[in-house]
Amino acid sequence: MNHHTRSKNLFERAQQVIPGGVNSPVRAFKAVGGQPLFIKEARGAYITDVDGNQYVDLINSWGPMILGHAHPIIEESVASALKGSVSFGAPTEAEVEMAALICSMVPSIEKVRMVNSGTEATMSAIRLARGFTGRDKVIKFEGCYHGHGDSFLIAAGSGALTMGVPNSPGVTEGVARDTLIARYNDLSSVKRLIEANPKEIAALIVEPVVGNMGCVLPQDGFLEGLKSVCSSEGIVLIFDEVMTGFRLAPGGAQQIFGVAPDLTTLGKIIGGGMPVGAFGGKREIMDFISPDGPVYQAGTLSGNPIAMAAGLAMLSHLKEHQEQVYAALNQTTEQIVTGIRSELKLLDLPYQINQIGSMMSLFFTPQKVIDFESVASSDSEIFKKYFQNMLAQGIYLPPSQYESWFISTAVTSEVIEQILEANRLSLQQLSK
Ligand code: KE4
Repeated sequence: MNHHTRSKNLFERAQQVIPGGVNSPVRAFKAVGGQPLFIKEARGAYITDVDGNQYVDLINSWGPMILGHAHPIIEESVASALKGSVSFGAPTEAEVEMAALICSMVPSIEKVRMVNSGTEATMSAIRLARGFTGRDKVIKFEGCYHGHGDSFLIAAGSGALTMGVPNSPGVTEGVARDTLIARYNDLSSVKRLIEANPKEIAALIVEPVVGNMGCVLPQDGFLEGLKSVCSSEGIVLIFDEVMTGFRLAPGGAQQIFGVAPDLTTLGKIIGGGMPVGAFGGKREIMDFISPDGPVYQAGTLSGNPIAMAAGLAMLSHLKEHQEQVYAALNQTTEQIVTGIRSELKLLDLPYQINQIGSMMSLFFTPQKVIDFESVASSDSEIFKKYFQNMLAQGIYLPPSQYESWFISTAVTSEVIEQILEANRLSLQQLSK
Protein backbone atom coordinates (compact mmCIF):
# COMPACT_ATOMS: atom_id res chain seq x y z
CA MET A 1 0.00 0.00 0.00
CA ASN A 2 1.45 3.38 -1.02
CA HIS A 3 2.00 5.94 1.73
CA HIS A 4 1.25 9.60 1.13
CA THR A 5 2.90 11.22 4.15
CA ARG A 6 4.58 14.08 2.31
CA SER A 7 1.46 14.78 0.21
CA LYS A 8 -0.60 14.84 3.41
CA ASN A 9 1.76 17.25 5.15
CA LEU A 10 2.00 19.48 2.07
CA PHE A 11 -1.80 19.53 1.71
CA GLU A 12 -2.15 20.64 5.36
CA ARG A 13 0.39 23.44 4.75
CA ALA A 14 -1.20 24.34 1.41
CA GLN A 15 -4.65 24.78 2.98
CA GLN A 16 -3.21 27.51 5.24
CA VAL A 17 -2.10 29.66 2.30
CA ILE A 18 -4.04 28.52 -0.81
CA PRO A 19 -7.88 28.36 -1.00
CA GLY A 20 -8.75 24.68 -0.61
CA GLY A 21 -5.01 23.93 -0.80
CA VAL A 22 -5.07 23.86 -4.60
CA ASN A 23 -4.82 26.27 -7.51
CA SER A 24 -7.65 24.57 -9.39
CA PRO A 25 -10.58 22.92 -7.55
CA VAL A 26 -10.75 19.56 -9.33
CA ARG A 27 -7.22 18.78 -8.07
CA ALA A 28 -8.50 18.58 -4.47
CA PHE A 29 -10.02 15.08 -4.96
CA LYS A 30 -13.28 16.31 -3.36
CA ALA A 31 -15.42 14.12 -5.63
CA VAL A 32 -13.40 10.95 -5.04
CA GLY A 33 -12.18 11.47 -1.47
CA GLY A 34 -8.77 10.56 -0.15
CA GLN A 35 -5.51 12.47 -0.19
CA PRO A 36 -4.77 14.68 -3.18
CA LEU A 37 -1.35 13.79 -4.57
CA PHE A 38 1.40 16.37 -4.73
CA ILE A 39 3.51 15.65 -7.80
CA LYS A 40 7.30 15.78 -7.87
CA GLU A 41 8.04 14.92 -11.51
CA ALA A 42 6.88 12.96 -14.55
CA ARG A 43 8.45 11.26 -17.55
CA GLY A 44 6.80 9.48 -20.47
CA ALA A 45 3.63 7.72 -19.32
CA TYR A 46 4.54 7.95 -15.63
CA ILE A 47 4.06 10.55 -12.92
CA THR A 48 5.77 10.41 -9.51
CA ASP A 49 4.38 11.97 -6.33
CA VAL A 50 6.40 13.57 -3.52
CA ASP A 51 6.34 10.26 -1.60
CA GLY A 52 8.02 8.47 -4.49
CA ASN A 53 4.88 6.62 -5.64
CA GLN A 54 4.73 6.16 -9.42
CA TYR A 55 1.54 6.06 -11.47
CA VAL A 56 0.48 5.68 -15.07
CA ASP A 57 -0.81 9.17 -15.90
CA LEU A 58 -4.20 9.23 -17.67
CA ILE A 59 -4.82 12.90 -16.81
CA ASN A 60 -1.76 14.24 -18.66
CA SER A 61 -2.28 17.73 -17.24
CA TRP A 62 -5.94 17.53 -18.45
CA GLY A 63 -4.86 17.02 -22.05
CA PRO A 64 -1.66 18.93 -22.92
CA MET A 65 0.85 16.07 -22.48
CA ILE A 66 -0.31 14.17 -25.57
CA LEU A 67 3.29 13.02 -26.26
CA GLY A 68 3.80 12.00 -22.63
CA HIS A 69 5.81 13.91 -20.07
CA ALA A 70 9.25 15.53 -20.55
CA HIS A 71 9.29 14.77 -24.27
CA PRO A 72 12.74 15.75 -25.62
CA ILE A 73 11.42 17.92 -28.48
CA ILE A 74 9.52 20.13 -26.04
CA GLU A 75 12.34 20.24 -23.49
CA GLU A 76 14.97 21.09 -26.10
CA SER A 77 12.84 23.85 -27.64
CA VAL A 78 12.14 25.44 -24.25
CA ALA A 79 15.78 25.13 -23.13
CA SER A 80 16.94 26.88 -26.28
CA ALA A 81 14.39 29.72 -25.94
CA LEU A 82 15.28 30.23 -22.25
CA LYS A 83 18.72 31.53 -23.25
CA GLY A 84 17.17 34.66 -24.78
CA SER A 85 15.18 35.83 -21.72
CA VAL A 86 11.66 34.69 -20.86
CA SER A 87 9.47 37.64 -21.79
CA PHE A 88 9.55 40.83 -23.85
CA GLY A 89 5.96 42.10 -24.09
CA ALA A 90 6.74 42.82 -27.73
CA PRO A 91 6.07 40.96 -31.00
CA THR A 92 8.35 38.04 -31.86
CA GLU A 93 8.96 35.84 -34.90
CA ALA A 94 7.80 32.79 -32.94
CA GLU A 95 4.29 34.29 -32.64
CA VAL A 96 4.07 34.73 -36.41
CA GLU A 97 5.25 31.16 -36.97
CA MET A 98 2.78 29.88 -34.37
CA ALA A 99 -0.17 31.73 -35.90
CA ALA A 100 0.72 30.55 -39.40
CA LEU A 101 1.11 26.95 -38.17
CA ILE A 102 -2.30 27.01 -36.44
CA CYS A 103 -3.95 28.45 -39.56
CA SER A 104 -2.34 25.69 -41.65
CA MET A 105 -3.62 22.96 -39.27
CA VAL A 106 -7.15 24.31 -38.68
CA PRO A 107 -8.50 25.54 -42.06
CA SER A 108 -11.48 27.41 -40.54
CA ILE A 109 -8.98 29.65 -38.72
CA GLU A 110 -7.84 32.51 -41.00
CA LYS A 111 -6.51 34.68 -38.16
CA VAL A 112 -5.69 33.78 -34.55
CA ARG A 113 -4.89 35.65 -31.33
CA MET A 114 -2.80 34.01 -28.59
CA VAL A 115 -3.87 34.23 -24.94
CA ASN A 116 -2.76 32.47 -21.73
CA SER A 117 -5.53 29.98 -20.96
CA GLY A 118 -8.63 28.34 -22.35
CA THR A 119 -10.76 30.62 -20.19
CA GLU A 120 -9.20 33.71 -21.74
CA ALA A 121 -9.80 32.21 -25.18
CA THR A 122 -13.51 31.59 -24.61
CA MET A 123 -14.10 34.88 -22.79
CA SER A 124 -12.44 36.75 -25.68
CA ALA A 125 -14.37 34.79 -28.33
CA ILE A 126 -17.70 35.59 -26.70
CA ARG A 127 -16.87 39.30 -26.38
CA LEU A 128 -15.80 39.32 -30.04
CA ALA A 129 -19.04 37.65 -31.16
CA ARG A 130 -21.08 40.18 -29.17
CA GLY A 131 -19.10 43.08 -30.63
CA PHE A 132 -19.34 41.69 -34.17
CA THR A 133 -23.10 41.04 -34.06
CA GLY A 134 -24.19 43.85 -31.73
CA ARG A 135 -26.20 41.24 -29.80
CA ASP A 136 -25.93 40.25 -26.12
CA LYS A 137 -27.12 36.69 -25.55
CA VAL A 138 -25.08 33.47 -25.76
CA ILE A 139 -26.24 29.84 -25.97
CA LYS A 140 -24.22 27.19 -24.15
CA PHE A 141 -25.09 23.58 -23.32
CA GLU A 142 -25.88 22.09 -19.91
CA GLY A 143 -22.82 20.21 -18.67
CA CYS A 144 -20.37 21.83 -21.08
CA TYR A 145 -17.49 23.74 -19.52
CA HIS A 146 -15.77 26.66 -21.19
CA GLY A 147 -13.56 27.88 -18.34
CA HIS A 148 -14.46 30.09 -15.39
CA GLY A 149 -15.60 33.23 -17.22
CA ASP A 150 -18.83 34.62 -15.71
CA SER A 151 -20.91 33.94 -18.83
CA PHE A 152 -20.05 30.25 -18.69
CA LEU A 153 -20.60 29.43 -15.02
CA ILE A 154 -24.24 28.63 -15.70
CA ALA A 155 -25.04 24.89 -15.82
CA ALA A 156 -21.29 24.37 -16.21
CA GLY A 157 -19.52 21.01 -16.30
CA SER A 158 -16.04 19.88 -15.22
CA GLY A 159 -14.87 21.22 -11.86
CA ALA A 160 -17.96 23.44 -11.42
CA LEU A 161 -20.18 20.38 -11.68
CA THR A 162 -17.78 18.25 -9.63
CA MET A 163 -17.94 20.83 -6.83
CA GLY A 164 -21.73 21.01 -7.07
CA VAL A 165 -21.79 24.65 -8.24
CA PRO A 166 -22.76 24.46 -11.91
CA ASN A 167 -24.29 27.94 -11.30
CA SER A 168 -21.59 29.78 -9.39
CA PRO A 169 -22.31 32.46 -6.78
CA GLY A 170 -20.71 35.75 -7.80
CA VAL A 171 -22.17 35.65 -11.31
CA THR A 172 -24.63 38.55 -11.51
CA GLU A 173 -28.25 38.27 -12.59
CA GLY A 174 -27.47 40.51 -15.54
CA VAL A 175 -24.76 38.20 -16.81
CA ALA A 176 -26.79 35.06 -16.13
CA ARG A 177 -29.76 36.53 -18.06
CA ASP A 178 -27.63 36.68 -21.20
CA THR A 179 -26.60 33.03 -21.01
CA LEU A 180 -29.20 30.65 -22.44
CA ILE A 181 -28.96 26.93 -21.70
CA ALA A 182 -29.65 24.25 -24.31
CA ARG A 183 -29.42 20.48 -24.09
CA TYR A 184 -26.47 18.75 -25.78
CA ASN A 185 -27.47 16.56 -28.75
CA ASP A 186 -30.91 18.22 -28.77
CA LEU A 187 -31.21 20.61 -31.73
CA SER A 188 -34.84 21.41 -30.91
CA SER A 189 -33.76 22.87 -27.55
CA VAL A 190 -31.54 25.29 -29.50
CA LYS A 191 -34.31 26.21 -31.94
CA ARG A 192 -36.69 26.93 -29.04
CA LEU A 193 -34.18 29.36 -27.51
CA ILE A 194 -33.70 31.11 -30.86
CA GLU A 195 -37.46 31.45 -31.37
CA ALA A 196 -37.81 32.91 -27.87
CA ASN A 197 -34.94 35.39 -28.37
CA PRO A 198 -35.22 36.58 -32.00
CA LYS A 199 -32.19 38.54 -33.25
CA GLU A 200 -30.79 38.70 -29.69
CA ILE A 201 -28.32 35.82 -29.78
CA ALA A 202 -24.71 36.71 -30.58
CA ALA A 203 -23.11 33.29 -30.31
CA LEU A 204 -23.57 29.61 -29.64
CA ILE A 205 -20.58 27.96 -27.96
CA VAL A 206 -20.23 24.18 -27.83
CA GLU A 207 -17.66 21.50 -27.07
CA PRO A 208 -17.92 19.64 -30.43
CA VAL A 209 -16.99 16.53 -28.48
CA VAL A 210 -17.71 17.06 -24.79
CA GLY A 211 -14.96 16.25 -22.33
CA ASN A 212 -16.40 18.08 -19.33
CA MET A 213 -19.33 15.80 -18.61
CA GLY A 214 -16.94 12.98 -19.08
CA CYS A 215 -16.55 12.14 -22.79
CA VAL A 216 -19.84 12.61 -24.67
CA LEU A 217 -19.99 12.42 -28.47
CA PRO A 218 -22.19 14.46 -30.83
CA GLN A 219 -24.94 12.37 -32.39
CA ASP A 220 -25.24 12.21 -36.18
CA GLY A 221 -26.31 15.53 -37.63
CA PHE A 222 -26.04 17.51 -34.38
CA LEU A 223 -23.02 19.63 -35.29
CA GLU A 224 -24.23 20.09 -38.86
CA GLY A 225 -27.60 21.19 -37.47
CA LEU A 226 -25.94 23.75 -35.19
CA LYS A 227 -23.97 25.15 -38.13
CA SER A 228 -27.09 25.41 -40.29
CA VAL A 229 -29.25 27.12 -37.67
CA CYS A 230 -26.44 29.54 -36.68
CA SER A 231 -25.76 30.46 -40.32
CA SER A 232 -29.43 31.15 -41.04
CA GLU A 233 -29.85 33.23 -37.86
CA GLY A 234 -26.59 35.25 -38.04
CA ILE A 235 -25.35 33.60 -34.83
CA VAL A 236 -21.57 33.15 -34.48
CA LEU A 237 -20.86 29.40 -34.08
CA ILE A 238 -17.96 28.85 -31.69
CA PHE A 239 -16.36 25.41 -31.32
CA ASP A 240 -14.61 25.24 -27.98
CA GLU A 241 -11.74 22.94 -28.94
CA VAL A 242 -9.61 23.70 -25.90
CA MET A 243 -9.70 19.97 -25.16
CA THR A 244 -10.28 18.40 -28.61
CA GLY A 245 -8.01 20.72 -30.57
CA PHE A 246 -4.91 18.88 -31.83
CA ARG A 247 -6.03 15.87 -29.72
CA LEU A 248 -8.59 14.21 -31.99
CA ALA A 249 -6.77 15.22 -35.20
CA PRO A 250 -4.38 17.94 -36.37
CA GLY A 251 -7.51 19.97 -37.18
CA GLY A 252 -9.39 18.87 -34.07
CA ALA A 253 -13.01 17.73 -33.88
CA GLN A 254 -13.99 19.99 -36.78
CA GLN A 255 -11.69 17.94 -39.02
CA ILE A 256 -13.16 14.65 -37.77
CA PHE A 257 -16.79 15.74 -38.21
CA GLY A 258 -16.28 18.00 -41.24
CA VAL A 259 -18.10 20.99 -39.72
CA ALA A 260 -16.34 24.37 -39.82
CA PRO A 261 -17.31 26.87 -37.08
CA ASP A 262 -17.02 30.66 -37.39
CA LEU A 263 -14.62 30.82 -34.42
CA THR A 264 -12.57 28.20 -32.59
CA THR A 265 -11.10 28.40 -29.09
CA LEU A 266 -7.95 26.46 -28.26
CA GLY A 267 -5.83 25.63 -25.20
CA LYS A 268 -3.99 22.77 -23.50
CA ILE A 269 -2.04 20.92 -26.26
CA ILE A 270 -1.42 24.20 -28.15
CA GLY A 271 1.11 25.17 -25.47
CA GLY A 272 2.79 21.79 -25.09
CA GLY A 273 2.07 22.06 -21.35
CA MET A 274 2.89 25.78 -21.03
CA PRO A 275 0.08 28.30 -20.29
CA VAL A 276 -1.27 29.02 -23.77
CA GLY A 277 -4.76 29.54 -25.21
CA ALA A 278 -5.93 31.01 -28.50
CA PHE A 279 -9.05 32.06 -30.36
CA GLY A 280 -9.31 32.34 -34.11
CA GLY A 281 -11.57 32.04 -37.11
CA LYS A 282 -13.00 33.96 -40.02
CA ARG A 283 -10.95 37.01 -41.02
CA GLU A 284 -14.03 39.27 -41.19
CA ILE A 285 -14.80 38.48 -37.55
CA MET A 286 -11.23 38.43 -36.21
CA ASP A 287 -10.54 41.86 -37.76
CA PHE A 288 -13.03 43.26 -35.21
CA ILE A 289 -10.41 42.66 -32.50
CA SER A 290 -8.24 45.57 -31.29
CA PRO A 291 -6.03 47.25 -32.41
CA ASP A 292 -7.59 47.12 -35.92
CA GLY A 293 -11.13 46.59 -34.63
CA PRO A 294 -13.20 48.04 -31.77
CA VAL A 295 -13.44 44.92 -29.56
CA TYR A 296 -10.74 45.22 -26.91
CA GLN A 297 -8.68 42.17 -25.90
CA ALA A 298 -5.13 42.11 -24.50
CA GLY A 299 -2.57 40.19 -22.39
CA THR A 300 0.85 40.98 -20.94
CA LEU A 301 2.14 37.46 -21.48
CA SER A 302 0.14 36.56 -24.59
CA GLY A 303 2.49 34.95 -27.11
CA ASN A 304 5.17 34.53 -24.44
CA PRO A 305 8.39 33.35 -26.16
CA ILE A 306 8.93 30.31 -23.90
CA ALA A 307 5.31 29.21 -24.30
CA MET A 308 5.56 29.73 -28.07
CA ALA A 309 8.73 27.61 -28.15
CA ALA A 310 6.91 24.75 -26.41
CA GLY A 311 3.78 25.17 -28.55
CA LEU A 312 5.68 25.37 -31.83
CA ALA A 313 7.62 22.21 -30.99
CA MET A 314 4.43 20.37 -30.05
CA LEU A 315 2.27 21.43 -33.00
CA SER A 316 5.07 21.00 -35.55
CA HIS A 317 5.62 17.44 -34.33
CA LEU A 318 1.91 16.62 -34.41
CA LYS A 319 1.59 18.05 -37.94
CA GLU A 320 4.73 16.43 -39.32
CA HIS A 321 4.07 12.97 -37.81
CA GLN A 322 0.27 13.07 -37.85
CA GLU A 323 -0.21 9.71 -39.61
CA GLN A 324 1.59 7.69 -36.96
CA VAL A 325 0.77 9.89 -33.95
CA TYR A 326 -3.02 9.81 -34.32
CA ALA A 327 -3.11 6.20 -35.49
CA ALA A 328 -1.12 5.20 -32.40
CA LEU A 329 -3.28 7.28 -30.04
CA ASN A 330 -6.50 5.87 -31.46
CA GLN A 331 -5.26 2.26 -31.49
CA THR A 332 -3.93 2.48 -27.91
CA THR A 333 -7.18 3.93 -26.61
CA GLU A 334 -9.28 1.37 -28.46
CA GLN A 335 -7.17 -1.43 -26.92
CA ILE A 336 -7.71 0.00 -23.43
CA VAL A 337 -11.47 0.32 -24.03
CA THR A 338 -11.71 -3.23 -25.40
CA GLY A 339 -9.79 -4.59 -22.42
CA ILE A 340 -11.89 -2.73 -19.84
CA ARG A 341 -15.11 -3.70 -21.60
CA SER A 342 -14.19 -7.40 -21.67
CA GLU A 343 -13.71 -7.37 -17.88
CA LEU A 344 -16.92 -5.43 -17.27
CA LYS A 345 -18.90 -7.95 -19.33
CA LEU A 346 -18.03 -10.60 -16.74
CA LEU A 347 -19.65 -8.58 -13.98
CA ASP A 348 -23.22 -7.69 -13.18
CA LEU A 349 -22.44 -3.96 -13.29
CA PRO A 350 -24.23 -1.49 -15.60
CA TYR A 351 -21.67 0.53 -17.56
CA GLN A 352 -21.13 2.68 -20.62
CA ILE A 353 -17.81 3.56 -22.22
CA ASN A 354 -17.67 6.58 -24.54
CA GLN A 355 -14.53 6.92 -26.64
CA ILE A 356 -13.31 8.90 -29.59
CA GLY A 357 -9.64 9.07 -30.56
CA SER A 358 -7.58 9.35 -27.37
CA MET A 359 -10.46 10.59 -25.20
CA MET A 360 -12.55 8.14 -23.20
CA SER A 361 -14.78 7.92 -20.13
CA LEU A 362 -16.26 5.08 -18.09
CA PHE A 363 -19.77 5.61 -16.66
CA PHE A 364 -21.62 3.26 -14.32
CA THR A 365 -25.15 3.48 -15.76
CA PRO A 366 -27.31 1.31 -18.04
CA GLN A 367 -28.31 4.40 -20.07
CA LYS A 368 -26.49 5.50 -23.22
CA VAL A 369 -24.60 8.65 -22.18
CA ILE A 370 -25.48 11.38 -24.68
CA ASP A 371 -26.24 14.46 -22.59
CA PHE A 372 -26.14 15.88 -19.06
CA GLU A 373 -29.26 14.02 -17.92
CA SER A 374 -27.85 10.61 -18.88
CA VAL A 375 -24.45 11.51 -17.39
CA ALA A 376 -26.22 12.34 -14.13
CA SER A 377 -27.68 8.82 -14.05
CA SER A 378 -24.14 7.41 -13.60
CA ASP A 379 -23.41 6.01 -10.12
CA SER A 380 -20.74 8.39 -8.79
CA GLU A 381 -20.26 6.24 -5.67
CA ILE A 382 -19.15 3.29 -7.79
CA PHE A 383 -16.91 5.65 -9.82
CA LYS A 384 -15.36 6.91 -6.56
CA LYS A 385 -14.52 3.34 -5.45
CA TYR A 386 -13.21 2.47 -8.92
CA PHE A 387 -11.02 5.60 -8.94
CA GLN A 388 -9.52 4.75 -5.54
CA ASN A 389 -8.97 1.11 -6.50
CA MET A 390 -7.19 2.14 -9.72
CA LEU A 391 -5.07 4.68 -7.82
CA ALA A 392 -4.06 2.00 -5.33
CA GLN A 393 -3.08 -0.14 -8.32
CA GLY A 394 -0.90 2.69 -9.72
CA ILE A 395 -3.24 4.24 -12.29
CA TYR A 396 -3.88 7.99 -11.98
CA LEU A 397 -7.33 8.72 -13.44
CA PRO A 398 -9.06 12.13 -13.52
CA PRO A 399 -10.57 12.50 -10.00
CA SER A 400 -14.12 13.10 -11.23
CA GLN A 401 -16.84 11.32 -13.16
CA TYR A 402 -17.28 14.54 -15.13
CA GLU A 403 -13.88 14.43 -16.84
CA SER A 404 -12.42 12.62 -19.83
CA TRP A 405 -9.41 10.32 -19.58
CA PHE A 406 -6.48 11.44 -21.77
CA ILE A 407 -4.18 8.89 -23.43
CA SER A 408 -0.66 9.83 -24.60
CA THR A 409 1.67 8.35 -27.22
CA ALA A 410 3.90 7.29 -24.28
CA VAL A 411 1.35 4.55 -23.41
CA THR A 412 3.10 1.46 -24.80
CA SER A 413 1.74 -2.10 -24.95
CA GLU A 414 3.40 -2.81 -21.57
CA VAL A 415 1.62 0.20 -20.06
CA ILE A 416 -1.67 -0.98 -21.59
CA GLU A 417 -1.18 -4.34 -19.87
CA GLN A 418 -0.54 -2.51 -16.57
CA ILE A 419 -3.73 -0.47 -16.99
CA LEU A 420 -5.82 -3.54 -17.84
CA GLU A 421 -4.45 -5.62 -14.94
CA ALA A 422 -5.19 -2.73 -12.56
CA ASN A 423 -8.67 -2.48 -14.05
CA ARG A 424 -9.26 -6.24 -13.56
CA LEU A 425 -8.25 -6.05 -9.89
CA SER A 426 -10.20 -2.81 -9.34
CA LEU A 427 -13.40 -4.28 -10.78
CA GLN A 428 -12.92 -7.47 -8.74
CA GLN A 429 -12.76 -5.28 -5.61
CA LEU A 430 -15.97 -3.55 -6.72
CA SER A 431 -17.86 -6.76 -7.17
CA LYS A 432 -16.92 -8.10 -3.70
P1 KE4 B 1 -8.38 26.73 -18.76
O1 KE4 B 1 -8.80 28.14 -18.41
O2 KE4 B 1 -8.53 25.77 -17.59
O3 KE4 B 1 -7.02 26.65 -19.43
O4 KE4 B 1 -9.38 26.21 -19.91
C1 KE4 B 1 -10.78 26.24 -19.66
C2 KE4 B 1 -11.47 25.25 -20.56
C3 KE4 B 1 -12.20 25.72 -21.64
N1 KE4 B 1 -12.82 24.88 -22.50
C4 KE4 B 1 -12.75 23.53 -22.32
C5 KE4 B 1 -13.45 22.63 -23.29
C6 KE4 B 1 -12.01 22.99 -21.22
O5 KE4 B 1 -11.97 21.64 -21.05
C7 KE4 B 1 -11.37 23.86 -20.33
C8 KE4 B 1 -10.60 23.36 -19.11
N2 KE4 B 1 -10.71 21.97 -18.83
C9 KE4 B 1 -10.59 21.58 -17.45
C10 KE4 B 1 -10.60 20.04 -17.42
N3 KE4 B 1 -11.87 19.53 -17.80
C11 KE4 B 1 -9.40 22.14 -16.78
C12 KE4 B 1 -8.97 21.43 -15.51
C13 KE4 B 1 -9.12 22.35 -14.32
O6 KE4 B 1 -10.12 23.08 -14.23
O7 KE4 B 1 -8.22 22.29 -13.44
